[in-house]
Amino acid sequence: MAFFLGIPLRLNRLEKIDDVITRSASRNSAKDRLNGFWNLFDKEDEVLILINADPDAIASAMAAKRLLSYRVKNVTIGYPNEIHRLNNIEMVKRLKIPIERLHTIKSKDFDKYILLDSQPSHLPCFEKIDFHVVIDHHPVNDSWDAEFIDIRPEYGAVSSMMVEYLRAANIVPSVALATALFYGIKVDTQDFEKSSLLADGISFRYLFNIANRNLVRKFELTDLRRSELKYFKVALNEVKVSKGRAYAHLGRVPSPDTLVIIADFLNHVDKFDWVLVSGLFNEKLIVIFRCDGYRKHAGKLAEKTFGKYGSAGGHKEAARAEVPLKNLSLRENQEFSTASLMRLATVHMTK
Ligand SMILES: [Mn+2]
Repeated sequence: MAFFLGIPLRLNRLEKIDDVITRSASRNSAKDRLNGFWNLFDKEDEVLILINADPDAIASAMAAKRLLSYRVKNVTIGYPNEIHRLNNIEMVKRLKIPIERLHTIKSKDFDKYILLDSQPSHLPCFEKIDFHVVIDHHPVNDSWDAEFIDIRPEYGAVSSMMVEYLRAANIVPSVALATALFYGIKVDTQDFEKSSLLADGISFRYLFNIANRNLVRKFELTDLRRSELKYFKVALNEVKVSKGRAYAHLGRVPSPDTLVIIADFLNHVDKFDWVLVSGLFNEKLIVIFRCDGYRKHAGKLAEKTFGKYGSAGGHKEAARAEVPLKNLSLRENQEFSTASLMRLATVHMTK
């Protein structure tokens, strides 16, 4: 039986501290946590690390694999989801990260299971597995158990936590690992615009000198498919401007993300106080709203304009509406155009 600071690890898994449910591991020092983690593994172990692949999870898996090198026989990183985001595909490709789709792996073939940046209750395919280690920063859900749990919901990224493990182990990350962790923290904290801890900042600063920031910039920039370029042409032809408001209807689009990219692009233009970009996807009209969010509320406008037809809402500066075409009048439905978008929105924009 593994012991953790003299306490048998199977005891009292999840405890509540100040309304944040956390795990006792999070109260211990980085060195104690590292030893608690290491104690679970031995030389003959075939280890499977599971992640829901996003930059923070991928980087954390690389770090865990590094922590276990020379300590176990073999480490495989598996993920169930298809990676759609081009930024993430670019990260995996450029850093040559060895990750495998879960359905190509026989998960029975392993001795030890690690779950990172997620919890067993998050996905049915995770729920089926008895994890030895769970390290995460999402709010804890206590319907599961593991031998070693380190959940710190107040952290901006699991990558920040993994840097602490690496530093406690005196392992200086390679450029590839540091770059992945740096990007993981950047994405999950949204460049530190989301709530995070000083600890995230310390890990980030530590990685700053090792990571290749030109690569990180390339990951961040890569969000366009070549096939999407033509929608810029459509948008530039369609865009109509009235009283500082830019409107463009793009017709059928391959994904709502295309509309987001075009709306964000038009939002770069000076004197456009509002940007509304719409398109058709899966028999729905999707409208993306952008504004500066200063004395304007995109979410409220989306709701006032489209709330009666379908789901609509969002933040001050960014919002979206998704309306089944059948809920719009037939006339609108058949020939929805930039002019229809203008007409619908103008009713609710008085100033
Ligand atoms: Mn995360």
